[in-house]
Amino acid sequence: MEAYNPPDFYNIDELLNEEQRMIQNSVRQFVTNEIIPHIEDWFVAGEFPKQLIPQIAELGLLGSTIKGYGCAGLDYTSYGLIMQELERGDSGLRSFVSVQGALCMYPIATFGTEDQKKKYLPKMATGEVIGCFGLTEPDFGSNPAGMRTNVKSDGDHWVLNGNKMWITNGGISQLAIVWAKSEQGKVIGLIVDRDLKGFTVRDIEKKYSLRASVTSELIFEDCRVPKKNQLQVEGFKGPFSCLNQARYGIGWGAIGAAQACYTEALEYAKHRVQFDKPIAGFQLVQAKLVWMFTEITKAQLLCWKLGKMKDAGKEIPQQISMAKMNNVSLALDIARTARDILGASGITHEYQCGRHMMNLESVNTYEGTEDIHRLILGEHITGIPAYK
Ligand code: TGC
Ligand code: FAD
Repeated sequence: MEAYNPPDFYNIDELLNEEQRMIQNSVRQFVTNEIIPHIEDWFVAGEFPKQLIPQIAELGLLGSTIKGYGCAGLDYTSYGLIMQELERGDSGLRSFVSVQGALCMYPIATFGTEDQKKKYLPKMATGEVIGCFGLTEPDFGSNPAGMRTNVKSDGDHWVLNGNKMWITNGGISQLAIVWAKSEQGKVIGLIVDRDLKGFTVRDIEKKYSLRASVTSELIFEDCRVPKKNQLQVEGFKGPFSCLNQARYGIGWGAIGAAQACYTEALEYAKHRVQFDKPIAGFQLVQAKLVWMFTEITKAQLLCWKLGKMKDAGKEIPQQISMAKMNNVSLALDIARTARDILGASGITHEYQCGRHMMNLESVNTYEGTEDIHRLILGEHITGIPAYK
């Protein structure tokens, strides 16, 4: 396969250190060699490529910012670059890595007991144990505060009841991080092993988006979870801290999908002849390409600076919201514009922009919809919450 050279107009590459560049290149090669040649087939078949989990783990991509417990202990710029390269391949692949690392390993590393960390993290780093994260419910998406999933205390167990909906990795997971309300109305987090009685999973079929990713419903019926599996955090800062991690990665990831679509549209436009010249020679097509190129450059700069702030521990969640909102929204618009430039060809699986476009519809919705992030920022600048 030909080497992939994404747009980097403001030379972000120059700002990276040797290690970051090496990590980016190894993930880029993995995506070029192992993902790009097969992804359209997996997407059409509605299959997540489970067979690649050992390779993904071998590259150190699972829980890559965690120090110790068999994890790579990378900085946040490296983590962002990993997400960007993976999502160049497919948002479903990036989702798999996001959920495992940011939504499952991160809460265990941050809020887990030493026993929990030792038991779960090394096996999650090698991909022997896959996790999923249950916050959303059928009736509570943007407003998880209304959740009905609940626990009742019974000796040294919690008895868990409720449903979690739209859960990435559900059907391929060996554990779920589940957020539930206690009898006192406090939110707690549990590590729920997949083999517990009363825990069933139903995969959601017939999706038109994220088809190379598993999305499931988790059902808990009097599921007895040992209290030693409880995370040491109470209240919504538990799940929301995990979302900060995942949203950060998505901000970077969206750039990868946007770069893939832009590159495809540019190449196509240079070769597609209409009215006796390449369509890249028409002003209207150039305006579209220049808009894409400019938005990608702005998104890269946003993420590069956010990565620096995150490494220094100086970022605030609202800055992450801006990156998630802006970058996913522009990536979706870029994918749609690329599809337009490709004309009818853009609706086939011979090209990737249609697949990215469908995927990005989900990415724009999950981890807080575009409008929820707009409201988070609205509250930040005005001091007035406008959710209700
Ligand atoms: P609010 O009253 O504002 O806060 C409740 C408590 O949480 C704290 N908090 C945060 N802590 C850390 N990070 C953040 N970003 C935080 N935001 C809030 C806050 O300080 C407070 O703490 P305390 O100690 O005072 O109790 O909460 P609210 O209920 O009013 O929330 C407002 C809103 C709308 C922003 C929130 O509900 C929200 O973000 N909704 C969106 C839901 C969402 O993003 N769900 C994602 C589900 S997971 C998923 O989609 C995975 S996709 C996976 C893949 O990549 O495939
Ligand atoms: P709703 O909350 O019903 O929103 C519908 C529309 O109303 C949106 O446009 C929204 O912006 C708008 N809206 C809602 N409230 C307001 C308001 N106050 N003001 C203005 N507009 C508003 N969840 C998990 O917990 N774990 C996962 O692993 C996971 N993976 C997912 C994978 C996929 C493929 C998808 C599609 C979703 C996944 N989710 C997951 C769920 C995701 O987080 C929710 O879909 C998301 O939070 C939105 O919730 P909802 O779909 O119920 O939409």
